[in-house]
Amino acid sequence: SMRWDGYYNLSSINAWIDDLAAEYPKIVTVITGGTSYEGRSIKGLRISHGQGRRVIFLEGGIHSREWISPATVNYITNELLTSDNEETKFAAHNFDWYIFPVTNPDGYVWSFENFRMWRKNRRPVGEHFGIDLNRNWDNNWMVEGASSNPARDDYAGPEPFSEPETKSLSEFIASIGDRIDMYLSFHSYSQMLLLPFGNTTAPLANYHDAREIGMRAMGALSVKYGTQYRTGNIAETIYLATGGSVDWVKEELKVPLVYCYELRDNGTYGFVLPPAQILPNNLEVMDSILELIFQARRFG
Ligand code: 0X9
Ligand code: ZN
Repeated sequence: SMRWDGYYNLSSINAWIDDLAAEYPKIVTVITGGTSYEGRSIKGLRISHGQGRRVIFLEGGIHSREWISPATVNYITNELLTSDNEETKFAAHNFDWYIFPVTNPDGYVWSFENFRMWRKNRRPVGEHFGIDLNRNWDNNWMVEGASSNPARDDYAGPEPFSEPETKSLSEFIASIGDRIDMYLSFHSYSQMLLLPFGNTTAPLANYHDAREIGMRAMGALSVKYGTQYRTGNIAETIYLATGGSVDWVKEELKVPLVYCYELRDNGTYGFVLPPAQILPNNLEVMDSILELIFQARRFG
């Protein structure tokens, strides 16, 4: 089992996923979102207590230096399988959960083994390395807040879905797209809950409900430690940026509720969040997830 006082490397996370499938063979299925440029599996798991349930999708680690993202996703996974809390059990039993803690495995390994601040994947482009996998999705690709320069950290790639990671993961998501009720993408840092879209401050169709649900969830998040998150659309809350996963999921798959978490902190430690903050972060985010589900049911 996992502890929450340190960050886990890719092979530990993948071994843990296999352990869960062995421990809960009727409930947990190992799934793959494809294969990375360097040949690693984009490994995930499905938690399902029966047929015909709507889906909640968790996407972690698309930016490899944001280590708190996989740590959060792993914690949620563990809670869904082991918690005695009634709301958590409700969430586990009444949805099919599709969970990918590390959607950029090559970058994650590079961040652990070579360069802590690595963000992109590791595909070579000329003399440079890496495409920003959160600029490579096929929705308003290269329109705002993305670079055509492969030297840059926000390099969008030569064309939409040019990368094996985004191409195969998007195909996987699309294959279950009409079953997804809620899609959550986990990043760090800056303590925000972001709604699509990244190209415009114009609100999406259900913006007011989605924002209200999100704000109530961030209220729940603040209860344990007073941690404050801002809620709003990407373009007005963080910056203009297109080609991200959540815009594609919202626009192309019409998923009702789509959010991007920017987890702790506000810049004191930034991407290098101290291990002592993993558990408090995980606890408060878990509270917000349960509130998202509760509020989503109220708003229908
Ligand atoms: O720039 C990003 O990709 C995200 N911020 S981060 O510091 N984690 O890199 C913001 C993503 C907002 N989402 C979209 N633009 N779709
Ligand atoms: Zn990020």
